[in-house]
Amino acid sequence: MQFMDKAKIRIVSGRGGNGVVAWRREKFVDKGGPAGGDGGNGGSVYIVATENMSTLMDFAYKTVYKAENGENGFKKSMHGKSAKDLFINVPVGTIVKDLKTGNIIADLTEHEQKVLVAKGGKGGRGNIHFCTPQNRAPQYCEPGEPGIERELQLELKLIADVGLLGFPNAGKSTFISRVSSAKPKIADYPFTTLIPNLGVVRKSNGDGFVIADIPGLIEGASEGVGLGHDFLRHVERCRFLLHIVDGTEENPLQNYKIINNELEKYSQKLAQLHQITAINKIDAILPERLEEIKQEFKNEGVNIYCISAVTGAGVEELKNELSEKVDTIPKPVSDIVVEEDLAATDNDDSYWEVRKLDKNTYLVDGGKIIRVSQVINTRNTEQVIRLQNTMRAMGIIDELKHIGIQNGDTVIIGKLELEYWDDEMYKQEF
Ligand SMILES: Nc1nc2c(ncn2[C@@H]2O[C@H](COP(=O)(O)OP(=O)(O)OP(=O)(O)O)[C@@H](O)[C@H]2O)c(=O)[nH]1
Ligand SMILES: [Mg+2]
Repeated sequence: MQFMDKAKIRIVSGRGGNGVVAWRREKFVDKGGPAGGDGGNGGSVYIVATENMSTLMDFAYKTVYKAENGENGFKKSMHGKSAKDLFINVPVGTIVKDLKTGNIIADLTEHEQKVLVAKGGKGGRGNIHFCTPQNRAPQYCEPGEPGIERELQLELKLIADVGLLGFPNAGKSTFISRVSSAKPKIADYPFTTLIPNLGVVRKSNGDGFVIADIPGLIEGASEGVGLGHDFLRHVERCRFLLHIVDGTEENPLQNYKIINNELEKYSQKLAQLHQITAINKIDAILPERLEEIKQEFKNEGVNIYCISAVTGAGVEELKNELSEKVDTIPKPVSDIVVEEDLAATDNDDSYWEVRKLDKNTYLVDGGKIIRVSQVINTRNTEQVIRLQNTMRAMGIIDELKHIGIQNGDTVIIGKLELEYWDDEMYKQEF
């Protein structure tokens, strides 16, 4: 199995549907009122943590996630359907970053914890909403809001209660396979474990706790020797560490010190976590030799458990100790700072710019103004004036004047080509 603990994705929330301009048309009713329905809301995008995933591998194949758009409104005051929200599943322990700002926007540490990362655009209102005593036949409707598009970085930091530590081949995977239901690969060569594994240990009272098995460390890991020490990231959130030492090696105490030295180089915080030490493979050690080892560790003030992950000797006692410590040692305080994520709900696209294309032609570009232009029927004077008023309110008319527009010039907005006409008479609001 492959393991992926970092991924980049692009997410897009749905556009809101446009409102419409429509009229009641009923027999015997002369000039029915406005009856243009609202557009539906676009789908929002959420990221949800689940215990049913353990890596970010899915994101190697699919990197773009798009929620559906809202439906446009209809005649007869019928509203367009809102789109369903999109939920993207990630493993528990996933940290979500905004790639543009680098801000951490979520740290999903609990099953089913979710975060909104892109709100769907609101549907535009149909002309039934714009009926006033002054204007009983509004020719105006709103376009739907745009969706939000952004790039996110997902980063997995496994969450376990106990982190396994030790040289390659020390028996870490053998231990986890004995005390939990995890079935990692075990072999008599170093670096068998290339990816972190989680195992759930059942306690006698039915509760469980989680152990993380990670690739072995060796001297120089901090300089990238072996598999490096990057995987230590996955035990950073553990309550404490279980250090497994191969007792059949020539110098177990020295090995123990080498690992702790590498740990310190990686992070002081990790080095200061409580550690339980177990000498493994006692089935293959002569009793006199084991006594020597015990004495050496004792001289250093290190308390040890003696086990054989293969025969099971001493394993139950160690397991009880782990259970007890899981209940008494709190999880380390997280140093992950989650920033307020305004971009997730910012559907505003009212930025614009204007350009003079030639002597008599001006181009207006932007998000909102183009959307407004798309719900305009150019044969309807009232709608065109409404557009012009919107441009005035947004400051676009002033800018056009500033760069020299004259009555009769052409203004291009999206697919529309309008003749510019600025007359005091048209400045009234509809
Ligand atoms: N005799 C004996 N052999 C053991 C014991 N525990 C593990 N082994 C053997 O040691 C070898 C390595 O075991 P693993 O569990 O794969 O070791 P690891 O620490 O996970 O190693 P990496 O994944 O390479 O870091 C295997 O051949 C195991 O069968 C034990 O208690 N006694
Ligand atoms: Mg292993």
